[in-house]
Amino acid sequence: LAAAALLAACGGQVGDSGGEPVDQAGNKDLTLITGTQNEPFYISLRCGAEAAAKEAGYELTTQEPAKFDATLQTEKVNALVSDPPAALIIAPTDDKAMKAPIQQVQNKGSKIVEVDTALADESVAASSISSNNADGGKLAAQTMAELAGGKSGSVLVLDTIAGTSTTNERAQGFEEELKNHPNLKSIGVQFTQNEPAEASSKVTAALAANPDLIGIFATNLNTGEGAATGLRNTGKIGEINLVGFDASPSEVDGLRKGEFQALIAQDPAAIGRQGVEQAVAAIEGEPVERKILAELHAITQDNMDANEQYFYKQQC
Ligand code: T6T
Repeated sequence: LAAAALLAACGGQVGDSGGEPVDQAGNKDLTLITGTQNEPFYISLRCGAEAAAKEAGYELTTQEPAKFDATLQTEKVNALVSDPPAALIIAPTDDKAMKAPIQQVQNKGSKIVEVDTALADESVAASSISSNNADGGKLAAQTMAELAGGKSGSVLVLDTIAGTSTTNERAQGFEEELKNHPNLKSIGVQFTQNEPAEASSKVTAALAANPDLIGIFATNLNTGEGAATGLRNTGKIGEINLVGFDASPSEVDGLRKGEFQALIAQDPAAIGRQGVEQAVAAIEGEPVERKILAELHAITQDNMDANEQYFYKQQC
């Protein structure tokens, strides 16, 4: 076991394809690996997962990489090879790079369930639970068009990192739908490495290069919070329509203050709850749903007080 743990810590390579499956009979351990720590989206997701695990009589352990980074997440996954859980419930931070590490755990007999993000290869996980991200992007573009009210101008899309299935799909869905609104022209999708500071500087640069900029779509909470900072720094709050994704406390506060004109909120607690439910079904040999789509809600200043249940939590 010590050798396996050492190998796992070193990346689990050297011909280790997971070795022999471990007898999983009676194993009630579930592991949740989120995208990163201290983030309201994943905190809300974990709260939903914990409640469902308790209800089902399973023990849930959560592992969180310090940053949204496939190398850091791989270390967390590799560490499971020596003591595999009955199921690994994971938000893969890269749709390709996370496949091999996840398969090593699967080779030990763990069931695999994806929450939020997913691998490009759909044959690995038993079940995937996420928002309909392409639809979310489309909804954001429709909201942006409504806010523009027929006015012409260009629009910036802030994505996170190439290979993040969710935000990449949101950006694509937005760009597709924008074609139906010829008064709005996209200046293209820009990646921010999921860093608010980078999102902020992309906004400053886009404003300088595009005097006709009238809107920004931020595909997640980090790009949204960074975009709001960029608009604040340039004195453009309220002049540029900012449509964000997610509903972190900071974004909700920004919506109330008029920094954001709309937020597309996900339901992370439901994603976490259903992730555990599908994992338990897979372990117990019950029917499993390959793909479950969670609800999205467009929130504006006008309807925000009636939608508080969709605001993300900072603790359970
Ligand atoms: O938007 C969520 C999540 O859905 C996405 O996959 C990554 O970013 C968030 O965690 C928000 O920061």
